[in-house]
Amino acid sequence: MNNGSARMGRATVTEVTDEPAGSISRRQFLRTTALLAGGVVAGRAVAGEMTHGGHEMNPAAGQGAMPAAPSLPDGPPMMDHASMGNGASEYGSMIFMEGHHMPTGMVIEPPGSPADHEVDYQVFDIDVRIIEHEILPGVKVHMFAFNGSVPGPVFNVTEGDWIKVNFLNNTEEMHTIHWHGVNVPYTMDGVPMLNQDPVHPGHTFVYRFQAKPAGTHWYHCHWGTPLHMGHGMHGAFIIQRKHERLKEQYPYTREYTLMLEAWDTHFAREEMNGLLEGMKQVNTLMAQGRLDPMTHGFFRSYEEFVAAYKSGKYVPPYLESRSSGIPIRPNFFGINGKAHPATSALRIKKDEWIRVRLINASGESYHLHLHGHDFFWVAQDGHDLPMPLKLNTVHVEPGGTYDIMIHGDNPGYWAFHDHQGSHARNNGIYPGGMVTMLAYEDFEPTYRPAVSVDQ
Ligand SMILES: [Cu+2]
Repeated sequence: MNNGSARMGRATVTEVTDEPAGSISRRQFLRTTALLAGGVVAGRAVAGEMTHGGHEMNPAAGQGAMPAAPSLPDGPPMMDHASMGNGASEYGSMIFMEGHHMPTGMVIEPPGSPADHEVDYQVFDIDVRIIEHEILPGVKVHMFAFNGSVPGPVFNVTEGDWIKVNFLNNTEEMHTIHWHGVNVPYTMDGVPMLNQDPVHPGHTFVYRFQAKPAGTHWYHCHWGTPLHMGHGMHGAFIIQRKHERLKEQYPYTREYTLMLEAWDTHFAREEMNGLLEGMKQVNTLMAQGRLDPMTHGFFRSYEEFVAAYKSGKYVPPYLESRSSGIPIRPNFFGINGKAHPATSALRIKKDEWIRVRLINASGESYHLHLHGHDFFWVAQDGHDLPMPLKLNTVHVEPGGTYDIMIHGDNPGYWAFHDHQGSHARNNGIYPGGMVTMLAYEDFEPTYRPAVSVDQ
């Protein structure tokens, strides 16, 4: 998949300025908000008590949680394509407005969902920023991250809830959020140029939808997916059933969410460097209304794209040689942002049932094997299987979610790992990668686990 932002790097510019005034204070505000939110957001559990893969996402404390943000009015959507003129009504995209001028601080509220006064929304604030994420001691990679964590915060909501997400782009790059497995109105689905404009730097895009269907789902950026989704921008979206049928058969008392990941640290560094080089220039042009959609690589139709190519006005980036075209060969694999031995163990007690939600946030296939136990594979893509399967190895395909139930009937320390050997390595060195442990909390071990990163 092509990364549009690298296209932007080819824009011809004569000057580079800092971002427009005002955005600094806005960023400062966001940091303040994050700190305030710290009181209500459950932090990453300590000492391996990994209930979820990331910080849990609690609703903001009502609309007041964004006091300094632009007001989010009820009633007609702010972005009314039909009245925008300049051809926008025909194409539904602001990209083709004359000048493509989109000032920092804009709030985009697309049509398609009830207004604030029509339903009782749970309000969440989420942003994207660049962080330096540590996969392992000595392995730090710059990534785009939701609310500064990899993976992003866990949404834990109940089926039928009305969800409102204020998504602020706190980077110089474009992003969206796709709600993978959640059946949202199409204007909220987060696929740039297919059903929404990409969210520009400094902008807030307001997603509104109802949480359905119940089950294990996730969310991720859909812009420049190999870099953005694959290297940071993914998180779990759990929709609990009002009456959980599976609890009757498997009376689980704890549940864990495991996001399965693959990182190519060379690709990530190359891509991120290329982006940062080009984006400030592009954003300056954009702010000045001097950015041509074609420079961006945006076309109204396939025919327009073909015509631009044939006329020689536009050279597709896939015909050019450039660093971002390097093949993606993941060299680190992990669970919830960490590779073995930095991964957190699954905790269980004798006779306890636990539910484990596996989410494949990468482009690789995995085969997760549990030692010393059989488990029940009970759901896929959020839906209960008509007949659960008793297994010790479950396949987890790209984009899919798989739920398993484990019964604590064999106290000890047990490996839970991908059986594909190359995924159990750190930069080619075994052991590492997608390996964790099922650890009983309530027994007296005669052998205690140690650590090895070189065999
Ligand atoms: Cu993104």
